[in-house]
Amino acid sequence: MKLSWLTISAAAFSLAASAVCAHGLDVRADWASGIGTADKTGAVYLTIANDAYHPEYLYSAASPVAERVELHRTGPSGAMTRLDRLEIPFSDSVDMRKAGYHLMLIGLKRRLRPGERIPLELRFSDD
Ligand SMILES: [Cu+2]
Repeated sequence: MKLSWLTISAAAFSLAASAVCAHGLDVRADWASGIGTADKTGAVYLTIANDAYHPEYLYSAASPVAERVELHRTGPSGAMTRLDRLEIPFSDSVDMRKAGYHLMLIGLKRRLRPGERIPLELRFSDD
């Protein structure tokens, strides 16, 4: 099992904030929300491309602006379920926003400002 950590920054309310490449993965932070929401939650949407010849899995994420970050899927009814991991098929990419996934920021420690960049640490493995 190969574990790798990527650190990227996602900009609140902005598009195509940053990109990081490692281990055949290309991660783009598309969008983050959660500016001053009353329930102290937010969402980050990534596009992850996998150029390797094997699938990669996103297992977890962390950010200093939130108490924890969970991987969620939004179902047809709008209900969210927590996932253990997200598969990025080989030679393919996942657009989390289009595919109904997001990284949920839970317990935001402060208000996020529009355009602000927030650090995100992502943990991937190839099995
Ligand atoms: Cu969620």
